Amino acid sequence: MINFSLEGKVALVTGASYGIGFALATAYANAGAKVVFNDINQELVNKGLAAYKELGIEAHGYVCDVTNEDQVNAMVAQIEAEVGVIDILVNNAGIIKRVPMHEMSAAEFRQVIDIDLNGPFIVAKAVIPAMMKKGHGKIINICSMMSELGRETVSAYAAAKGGLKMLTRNIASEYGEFNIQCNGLGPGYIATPQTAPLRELQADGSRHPFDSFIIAKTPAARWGTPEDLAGPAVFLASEASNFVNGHVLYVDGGILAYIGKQPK
Ligand code: NAP
Ligand code: GCO
Repeated sequence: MINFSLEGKVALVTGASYGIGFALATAYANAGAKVVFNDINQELVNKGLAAYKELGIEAHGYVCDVTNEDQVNAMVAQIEAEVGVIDILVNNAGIIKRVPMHEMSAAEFRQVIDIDLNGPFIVAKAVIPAMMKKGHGKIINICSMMSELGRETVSAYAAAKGGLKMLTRNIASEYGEFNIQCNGLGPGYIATPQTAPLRELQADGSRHPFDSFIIAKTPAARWGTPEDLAGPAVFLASEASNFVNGHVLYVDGGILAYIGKQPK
């Protein structure tokens, strides 16, 4: 019997008050997991707790900046004491800055790398020892089309997400012998607050040029929704994927396979 259940597992999803993280945590709860999440401030955590409660999910929320190692270590210790040892980690928290590289400050570049790459390292490092002791663990890093492709204005984000793909492969390599699987989940273009600027209607009511571009680049001819990621995320968190390790599962509607629709 293939086991997709997450019954009795403790799942930590970072940055999961809303957006993709919220959808993944909700799917994990529906698969039987105890859901734990963090966000950058109490207001967001409270917003998330209320949203989970509305869905009948008793989530556990913590204020924690994933770039702050002391905060992360304290949060993991608190989770272990209050909920249980973390079985599943999803490194979801992330930001993007869309600035032409020659206009981007080093501080802006560093901030994106810090949250999108250093953060996943810090949180994974904090949960791996207990996973080693327990004899199993799942780490899922939220990668991106920009783990494979570049585009104008997202140099820091592409560097971070490219690095996150290789961090994923390295964790898989270093901890596979402890029955810890580390894989990436690579969303395509998903309709969340992070991509809202790329979908804003123009003054004349027409679609944003980037919106039309993505529709043409996606065989599914639509933006993804956070819910499109739920099934693949449950698969990667479940025992059904115990021999999948170091893989990035792209959930992109076919973008990476497609040259793009020819202009009429
Ligand atoms: P989002 O709507 O911007 O949500 C990101 C979440 O992470 C927010 O709750 C954010 O809190 C939190 N966060 C930011 N910095 C943090 C920090 N230092 N510590 C803790 N939490 C922090 O983004 P999303 O679209 O759901 O994306 C989630 C993940 O998927 C990101 O890693 C993103 O790069 C990736 N992704 C997104 C897409 C897409 O098309 N949307 C596609 C591929 C990959 P604040 O509200 O305070 O910022
Ligand atoms: C952008 C978008 C993308 C998506 C996602 C694609 O500006 O190109 O924000 O980076 O967020 O990462 O997979």
